[in-house]
Amino acid sequence: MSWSKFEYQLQTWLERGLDQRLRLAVTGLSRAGKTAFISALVYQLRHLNAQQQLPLLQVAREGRLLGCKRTHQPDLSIPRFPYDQALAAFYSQPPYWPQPTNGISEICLNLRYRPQTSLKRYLGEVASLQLEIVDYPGEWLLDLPLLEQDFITWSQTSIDYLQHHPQRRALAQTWWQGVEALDVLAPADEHKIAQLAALYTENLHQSKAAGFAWIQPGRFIMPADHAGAPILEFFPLPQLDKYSAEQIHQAAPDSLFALLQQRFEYYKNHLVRPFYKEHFSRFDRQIVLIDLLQALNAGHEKVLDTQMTLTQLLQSFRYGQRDFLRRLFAPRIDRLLFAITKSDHVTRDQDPALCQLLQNLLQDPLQDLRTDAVQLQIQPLASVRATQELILELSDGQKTPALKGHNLQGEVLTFYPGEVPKSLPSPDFWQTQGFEFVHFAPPSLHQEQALAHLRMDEALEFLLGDKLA
Ligand SMILES: Nc1nc2c(ncn2[C@@H]2O[C@H](COP(=O)(O)OP(=O)(O)O)[C@@H](O)[C@H]2O)c(=O)[nH]1
Ligand SMILES: [Mg+2]
Repeated sequence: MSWSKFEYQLQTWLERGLDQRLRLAVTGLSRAGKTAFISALVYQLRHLNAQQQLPLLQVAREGRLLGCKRTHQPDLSIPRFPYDQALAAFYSQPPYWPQPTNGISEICLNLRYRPQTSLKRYLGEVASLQLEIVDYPGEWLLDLPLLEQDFITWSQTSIDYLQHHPQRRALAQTWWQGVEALDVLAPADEHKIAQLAALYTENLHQSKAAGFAWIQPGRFIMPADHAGAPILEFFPLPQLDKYSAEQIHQAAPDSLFALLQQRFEYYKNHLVRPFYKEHFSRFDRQIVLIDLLQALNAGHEKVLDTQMTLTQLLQSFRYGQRDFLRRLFAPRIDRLLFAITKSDHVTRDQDPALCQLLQNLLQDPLQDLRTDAVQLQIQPLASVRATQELILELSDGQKTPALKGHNLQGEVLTFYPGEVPKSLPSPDFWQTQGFEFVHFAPPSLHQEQALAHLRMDEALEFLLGDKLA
């Protein structure tokens, strides 16, 4: 190669270094705050100049962030993240929280900035970062263990879970009775299966509404565009242990057992595995949103359930040690942020307790993750701050921090929301006292007023800061 050609190639290669891409994945169990977070992230980056709202994001603080444009997403098959709808919701009168979604979506931004590192500066005055933000349900990660299970094992595990959770078992009663009455070796009745699958799905929705986090199969409540398809029509069999291994082994292809087994395998091969291969494997950075306050409101059993569920969810990030995961895809996530969302539900003095509670609940899985190559951060944040903090003077002259905001009925509340425990309280704490963290309506804003947040800039600095240096 001639010298000038070499120089030319080097130049293009280096320029490409100036135009970087980053795929940022945002997940969390449903209602954890993904939609609010992504809307706020896009909003804050796009409305940078007018309000100095991101002091902890270095590139913004130093005035080096020159612009943020929305761009076309490269992946045309992924639905677009409903940013405009979310903003319209926040700026309507009265404001409301954006509609829940049930699948994956994406939004892309192009960030132009003045580089600071000498190499990038040598190459040009202005560099850009193509930021692709992907929103996907945390429930989908709960399906990871299915890939290592066959239908019989999964059935037993699911039934075991129900038997150890009386409230869940009670919610599943109608479905359970319907299934138990069936002969698993007899020819399957499609119509009956559809009916029982609908009951099973309904029971998962009710469990979620009752505050349980453990939902499996995850797509049953977060189906994206598969709602109503036979791929989501299967369920575990509580009566399997009544049959010998041989009987099961010889089940006819048209039997209930064989049909459910076939759908279970189809679900794994057509939904679970492709998600890891086509999406998860392409994420560079990940933020996991966690709503701890909701779990505390729901009670001791629900906190334990959330703990178990999050532990399970974190397994997907343990590819440092799990060959099985590395065989499934080539992982590349190098930074993982755990954000405790909706921190505007409590006063700022409670931030350390929020972090400690999460650290205590997830001690083991976090310890495991720390030994992997991935960099971790844990922090509270509020994507859209719905409360103001003030100091109340009590009748005895003492001062206490308090919150002021509107509840979902639109009434103004001013009160002290209480303390966050640093570790899991004992069950009787809920019998005597419990928690009641209130839901707030979004703040009422004029068109020119900015959306406020808490510690979003800290999150952005961890997730993007090094790419904007
Ligand atoms: N006060 C407050 N509430 C929030 C915040 N983020 C989310 N929420 C509440 O949590 C609900 C679920 O949030 P959403 O973003 O839709 O969760 P997703 O299901 O994970 O996308 C919203 O409807 C709000 O009630 C926040 O930053 N502050
Ligand atoms: Mg959402």
